[in-house]
Parts: sequence; structure tokens; C-alpha cells
Amino acid sequence: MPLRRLAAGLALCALAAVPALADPPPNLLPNGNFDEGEATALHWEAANGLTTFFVNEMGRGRIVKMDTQVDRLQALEWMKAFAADPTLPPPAKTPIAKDSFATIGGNEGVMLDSDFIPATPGQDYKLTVAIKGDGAPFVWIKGFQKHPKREAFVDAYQTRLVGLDASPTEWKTYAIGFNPTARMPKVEKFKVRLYAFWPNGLYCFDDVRIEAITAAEMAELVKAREHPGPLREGRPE
Ligand SMILES: [Ca+2]
Repeated sequence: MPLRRLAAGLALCALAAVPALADPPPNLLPNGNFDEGEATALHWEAANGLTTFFVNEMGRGRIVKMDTQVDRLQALEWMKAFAADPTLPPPAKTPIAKDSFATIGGNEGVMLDSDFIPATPGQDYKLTVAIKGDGAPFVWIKGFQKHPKREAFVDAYQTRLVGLDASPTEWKTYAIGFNPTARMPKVEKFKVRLYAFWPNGLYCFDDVRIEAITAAEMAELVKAREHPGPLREGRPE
């Protein structure tokens, strides 16, 4: 890297460090750290106790843990039963080999959704999330708009953060910029979907943040996403 560019990069880092001293911008996603709520985390889908779990981890409070090494048929059957009656006790996991493709991780994957939050027209956002896992999980942003005829909301936008180079033992923080209404101006609301699949194993998520950002911050995140480098999509910050 030419020295001048390196110097400019360092100056940018120095500038970027200043706002970190101020209060962080508000998290637009309620309960992004999963700590609010008693038996279950408020503003998130319930964990089913077979493939999705809310567990406590020292220093982090509650986190989301997913197990994708679950027999696919057992997982599908349990998801149906749990949806019908969430008070049912979870079944004991049927043992299945680490490299088996007959798992939920080798097929549909495992997911857990947040509540919807409103999309402000034209607004750029930053998604940040802490990840630990046996592979590279995704964090989706899924946007919805009203169906032109039916009184229903339909899928209209999606983008994803990829937890590349996630570690099974060490938490890493990832970020992307996104704008759900830039190309789909009728998008009214969006949600976060935590998602893990292959390889079979354990995946953890914590500190999910959605922040409104400026056009300049968005341009930096987009550049980082398009050009390989230490800040490209899914790389640790
Ligand atoms: Ca937490």
C-alpha cells in the first residue's frame, strides 16, 4: 500500500475513534442483547429447546445458541409440535453423526427471528452482531411491504451478513450497511433473522444492533463490502 494511502487510512481511523468516546447511537432493534425478559427474550421468537436456545454466558448475559447437528426429521416434527404448543417439553436429541447430511443443518438450517421494526423511507442502516460458531452463519435482514390487493405483508427485500471466519471459541463482531427502501420504496418494516446451517454444529449470536447511519457512513460500509479487504462483508470489524 502506498505510504500516502496508509497515512490517509490511519488518519481516518483516528477520526473514526472520536465518536466512540460519545454515547453509542441508539439500538433501533429492541432487546438486541436478549437480556430483557424472564423465561424467554422479549421481542424475539421463542427458542424451541432442540435447535434454538437462550442460554447465559459469563460476561454476556443471555445469548442465542443454535444446534444444527439435529436429525432433520426430528427437528421438523418438533418445530411443528412446538408451534402448536410451546409449553411442551423438548424431546431428547436423537444422536446423529457430525458429517451427516440428514441433519437440519444439511437441509433447511435453523433460524430465529426478531420482531418487526419500522423502516424509515430512504434511511441507511448498519447491522452489527457478535458471532461465535463452528462455521459461517448468516444474519438476514428481511423487509416487507403491503400486498397491492390483499391485506397482507409480503417479502420485498433481503440482504445478509455472513459471519466469515467465525471462531467456535472466540466472539467476533461483524457489520454491514443496508437500505431496505433504496430500491423497494414500499418496504414498511423489516426484521432480523439469525440463521445457521452447515457444517453441523453450534452457533452463537449476541448484541444484535441496528443503527441509523449517515450517507457517508453507508458509503464506507458499501465500499468495504464491494472491495475485498479487512472490512469486507462479514469480516470482523
Ligand atoms: Ca446478551
